[in-house]
Amino acid sequence: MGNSIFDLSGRTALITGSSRGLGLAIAEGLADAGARIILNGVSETRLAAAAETLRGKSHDVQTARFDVTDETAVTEAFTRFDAEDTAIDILVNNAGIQFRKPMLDLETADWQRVIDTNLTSAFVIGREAAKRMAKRGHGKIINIGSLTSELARATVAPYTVAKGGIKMLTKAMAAEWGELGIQTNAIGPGYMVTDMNEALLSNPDFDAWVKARTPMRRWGQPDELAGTAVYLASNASNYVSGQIIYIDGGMISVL
Ligand code: GCO
Repeated sequence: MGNSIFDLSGRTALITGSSRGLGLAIAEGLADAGARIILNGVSETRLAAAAETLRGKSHDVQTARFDVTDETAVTEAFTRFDAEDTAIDILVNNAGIQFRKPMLDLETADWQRVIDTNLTSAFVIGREAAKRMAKRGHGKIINIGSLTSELARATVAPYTVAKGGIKMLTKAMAAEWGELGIQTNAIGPGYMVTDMNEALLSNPDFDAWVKARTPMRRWGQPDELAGTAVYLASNASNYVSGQIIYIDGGMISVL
């Protein structure tokens, strides 16, 4: 990559929820651009397997096992980073869950769990990372939104609300942290081939709907987010903040 404006050599990226799916694909893309990677998840087994996958490509990979909804665990993780002199230059707030149920039948506890995981964790981890980025005068925060940051789909209300909140949290972070040298943006994936979407992918009617509704007539692949993640993590985006970029095959742009 050399001295490209997309070169991430010498930078460390923490990607939450990165033992599989979109998070792992983003981590791999950032590693391919030269970043040192810290993978995060709650399963030691999955984290170890994911780390081995990236180390198989000679990437510099560490793991940090903590539950993003456990604020004590989050602050302890950052305390460990401080003790190890690990500067988080790039934070990707990717961790998220899905819970599909009509609101009339939805328990408040299930609503809260999705909000806590998909939105509040991004604030908490973003705050901890930004405190340290501010001391260094620079940092990149990439929040993972969704098409549901803009449009609602029936039966996924807490996810939709959380992802709508991610869009506005990204703008709020940009508003407060721009003067600290931190750029904060979001990526809005479309319908991607992931474990979280297995129930949709295996539903012929839903699969047909996605393909008909998407101008590119197909689902997205997780690695198709990597280029935008590298762009938003690199010097190429040093005057970009508060934006959300949709990687959705054109879906959100058409009726
Ligand atoms: C759903 C899906 C979506 C996608 C993605 C779309 O149930 O509709 O899980 O939420 O995962 O977020 O952008």
